[in-house]
Amino acid sequence: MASSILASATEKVQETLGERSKKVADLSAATKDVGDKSHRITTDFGVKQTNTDHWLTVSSEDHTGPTLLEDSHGREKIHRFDHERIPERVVHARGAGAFGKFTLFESAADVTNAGVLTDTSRETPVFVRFSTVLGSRGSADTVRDVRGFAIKFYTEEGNWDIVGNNIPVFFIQDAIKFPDVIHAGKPEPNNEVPQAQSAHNNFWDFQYLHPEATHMFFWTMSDRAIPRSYRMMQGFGVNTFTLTNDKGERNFVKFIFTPSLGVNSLVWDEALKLAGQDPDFHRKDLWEAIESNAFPKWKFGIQVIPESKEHDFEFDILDATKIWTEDLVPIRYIGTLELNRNPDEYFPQTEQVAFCTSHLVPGIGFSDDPLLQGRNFSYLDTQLSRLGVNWQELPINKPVCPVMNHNRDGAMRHTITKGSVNYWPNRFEAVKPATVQEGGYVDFPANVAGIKARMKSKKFKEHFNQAELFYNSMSEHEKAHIVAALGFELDHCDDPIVYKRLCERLVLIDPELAEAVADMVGGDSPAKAERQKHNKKAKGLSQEDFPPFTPTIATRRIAIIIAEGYDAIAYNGVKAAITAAGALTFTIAPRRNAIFAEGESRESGKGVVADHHLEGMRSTMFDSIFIPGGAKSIETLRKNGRAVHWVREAFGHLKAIGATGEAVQFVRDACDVSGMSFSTAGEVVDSYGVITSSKVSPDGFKKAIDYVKGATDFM
Ligand code: HDE
Repeated sequence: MASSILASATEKVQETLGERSKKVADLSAATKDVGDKSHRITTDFGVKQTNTDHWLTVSSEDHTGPTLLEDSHGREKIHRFDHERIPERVVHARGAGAFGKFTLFESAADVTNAGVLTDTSRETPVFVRFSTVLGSRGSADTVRDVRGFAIKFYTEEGNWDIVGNNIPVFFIQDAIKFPDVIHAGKPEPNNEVPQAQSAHNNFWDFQYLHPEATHMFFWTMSDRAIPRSYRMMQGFGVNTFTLTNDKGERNFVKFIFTPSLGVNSLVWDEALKLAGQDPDFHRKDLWEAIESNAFPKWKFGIQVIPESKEHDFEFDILDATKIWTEDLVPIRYIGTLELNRNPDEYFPQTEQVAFCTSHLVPGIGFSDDPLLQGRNFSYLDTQLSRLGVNWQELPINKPVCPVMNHNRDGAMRHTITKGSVNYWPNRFEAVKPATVQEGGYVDFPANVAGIKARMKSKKFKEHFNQAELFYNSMSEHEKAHIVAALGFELDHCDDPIVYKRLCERLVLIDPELAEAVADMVGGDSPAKAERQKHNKKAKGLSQEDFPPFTPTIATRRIAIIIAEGYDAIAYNGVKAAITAAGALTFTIAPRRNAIFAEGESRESGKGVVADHHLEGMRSTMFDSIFIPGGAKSIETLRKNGRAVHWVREAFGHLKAIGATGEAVQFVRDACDVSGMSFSTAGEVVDSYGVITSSKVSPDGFKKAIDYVKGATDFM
């Protein structure tokens, strides 16, 4: 309650440290605080109101009479409510955002003269919005989907937007196909089913009919499409941009963000359950991490290809269905992105923020990537219908540098520009274009030649090599997850032509995979592939290639399950050890009330008040569970079906489970693992990630969590 009324904890810390970013300071002019006790309810035109609970009527103590239209306060309140909604984004409608900063630890002055990429003393304020693509605004966070990763850099030279995703490629090569791919993925037009799912006929029909989509659908069927957290996924600009330096040289570039916590996913069963149990799972995770000062961080990298080498690759480097593998073009990490402040209000900030791929600053340019060129039209256009022509005056979208030009008027214009001219040139030379020395943007003088035709270069026609490269690079369990994901998705297609043809496509990438999927979904055993596999792999594709920069259990959620008569020494010891390591612990018990330890009398002891009861939360909401012993406590938990389910489910999701004393046998019985061998010394035994120990061993438990890295990424 306190944090929603007053300034957030992080804001207070930042303000004490004098760390308010230029953008946060800029926003303060438009910010009001409900926590200010001097406020009184007024109408929108400022008149204080004495009663906002009863509409004006003609009534008496015994009789309620007619409601009067005259009540302008009542009418204004309802009228404002009626108009609260604006069109949701046609894609990426559901999202969560945060403020932060971008800094450089290495200048990229050799390839660009953009201040934001060269000045290592700068701290550029940012606003980042993460999103899912297909679902509407109220859909669940953990669905299988691409995640948006859009960043607005409020630079000294104007706003620069990277409107990226957590997957480095896209379904299509040409923007003209975007309405088709999105229509096919969104709910079907006759019955508006399904919500936020690619598991339906139209989506897979499109995938088959567009061989270029094959690479991308392998990514969306992989664990990348069900991230554990927004804080644990990569971000990619996807399209090819350009950088120009002081010498006038041009380079092609891709932008990449890699999270400091490693790239981790949920498992599908968890994702499915969480969608119902906690639809805000990712949104809350981001919010809570920032509120607890565990600021999410990413390293920012660039992949650079000099203009002279544009045609040196097997694929076209302007094709957004292709990655530049790291062995061909290494990633050069030069900066850090940190998120450190939650928005104050969702609608004016996270909902009204508007990104445009066309927002670039001097030193950064477009390429002829046909997907990017279409996006440059689309984003500006969509903001007009969502927010109106003056959307860039909204506080969240306003640059922190001066904005001045001869654009005027339009709905909801806020800026008042003094003077008698609004055109250029004018007799006063008022508001003139900048020179290059003054920081004016210069379009790169590119040589362009070709035939005017609806076509692309022939390299755009190869679609399967990188899909195979991606699949080959997966670990065995990641491959198994892709098979299972395809099995799930195609099972939801009831038109045999859709699932049978898709199995035919899969055989081109990997016959064994195709066989396994066809077997599950009822496809025919696919014919032998006409395509020869290349059997190559690349680094940076499997999630296992991304251990956290510093291995950590920090910010992982750990449930400690107790009941009356629990072992307080084990409880306190483990809780202290894992809290000290930065993890978040939650005590779960049969009821949310004082729970007394073994030997602690109700009269004398204070007990521990559980954070949640067993029915209120589920194992899916935690990365790991720990159960201390205590004969009476375990006896109670054994008889509680939900407690047994907690353990079994966590085990099924291959999570680290800690148990001590009497809880050891409880865990073994609950998981039905009597046939397995266990170490009693707190050592990790085999890949199941289950450790049992008859003595208190917080260290062993911590080791186990480290070992499975919260487990979710390794299943
Ligand atoms: Fe988008 N996309 N997109 N997209 N996109 C939008 O713009 C579009 C594409 C991405 O948090 C829309 O403001 C076209 C690739 C993100 O506000 C719209 C094409 C990538 C977001 C639009 C693409 C993205 C959007 C809807 C094919 C990854 C959410 C609302 C040429 C690099 C931004 C809006 C936010 C949003 C068009 C393809 C990422 C309609 C035409 C590729 C992260 O303008």
